[in-house]
Amino acid sequence: AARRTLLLTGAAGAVGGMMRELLPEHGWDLRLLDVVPVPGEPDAITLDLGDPEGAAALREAVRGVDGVLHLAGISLESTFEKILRANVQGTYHLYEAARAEGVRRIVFASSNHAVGFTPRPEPGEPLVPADTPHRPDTFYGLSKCFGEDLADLYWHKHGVETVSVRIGSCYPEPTTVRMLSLWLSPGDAARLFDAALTAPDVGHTVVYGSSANTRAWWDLSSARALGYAPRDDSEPYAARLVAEEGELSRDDPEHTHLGGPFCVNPPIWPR
Ligand code: NAI
Ligand code: 15L
Repeated sequence: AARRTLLLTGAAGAVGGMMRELLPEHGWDLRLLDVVPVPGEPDAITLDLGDPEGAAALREAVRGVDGVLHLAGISLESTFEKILRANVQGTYHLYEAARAEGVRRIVFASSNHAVGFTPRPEPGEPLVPADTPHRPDTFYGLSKCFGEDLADLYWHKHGVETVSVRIGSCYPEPTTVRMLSLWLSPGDAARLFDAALTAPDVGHTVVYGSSANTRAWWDLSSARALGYAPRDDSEPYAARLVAEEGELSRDDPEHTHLGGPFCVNPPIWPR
C-alpha cells in the first residue's frame, strides 16, 4: 500500500518517542510537532499549540496530511491555567487548522482520567463501557472531556472525523498493580492508533486504549470494531507486582476508581 503522511503532535514526549519508532512500520511517514525541539529531528516543527499567533504555522503543519495523531498536551495534573492553554486552547487550535485545511481524520489522545471517577470493577463485575458518562478526576481529565466533546462538534458540524482513545497506561512495561488493568503496550498502541487512523467511517468514536489484559476494567469492543487486534497482556508481570504491592483494595481511596491516584486530593503521581 502507498505510504501516508501523519502529523504527530507531542512528538518529543514519551508516547511520541515510541510512536516515532513504531508507526513507520505501519506505513506512516511522520511530520513531527512539539513545543520543544524533538531530539535528533531537525525537521520537526517547534510550535506551541496554545499560542493563537501560531495559526498560520499550524495550518501549514496540517496541510496535506492523511491524518493527525494528537498526543501534545500536559499529560498530568497541573494548574487550571496551564491546562487551559495547552490542552483546551491547543486542541481547539489544532481542530480549527484541520477543518480549514480539510484534514479528514484525527486520533485524539484522551485518557482514562476523563472517566476517572468511574468505580473500578472487581473481577467478574461488568466492564466499563465506552459510553459511560464523563467523570473527570482532575483538571487534566476535564480537558480530555473537552477534547472528546470538541471532536464530537467538529464531526457533526464540519465532517472532521475523530477516534478519541482513552489511553490507560502506555509504557514499555506496567509498573504498578493498577497498570496491570490499564496497560497499553507500545506495540499495541501503534496497532490501535493505526487502526483508528485507517478504519472507514468512524464519525466520532470513543474507544479505550489498552492491551488484551487479563485484569481489564473496560470494554475494548469499540476499539476492536475499528480492526484493533491487541497482542499483549500484562499478566506475565502480575506475580512480581502483586508480590511487591499486594492486590488492590477497595478500601484504599487510590484504588477505588479507574483514575486511581488521580482521584485523591492532591493527586498523587508518579507512584
Ligand atoms: P508527555 O508529557 O511525555 O508528552 C506530551 C508532549 O506534548 C510533550 O513532548 C510536550 O512538550 C508536548 N506539549 C505540551 N504542551 C504542548 C503545546 N502547548 N504545544 C505543543 N506541544 C505540547 O506525555 P505522554 O505520556 O507521551 O502522553 C501523550 C498523550 O497521551 C498526552 O496527551 C497524554 O495526556 C495522553 N495520555 C498518555 C497516557 C500514558 O500512559 N502515557 C495515558 C493517557 C493519556
Ligand atoms: C494519564 O493520563 C497520564 O498521561 C499518564 O502519565 C499515566 O499517569 C496514565 O494516565 C495512568 O493513569 O496511568
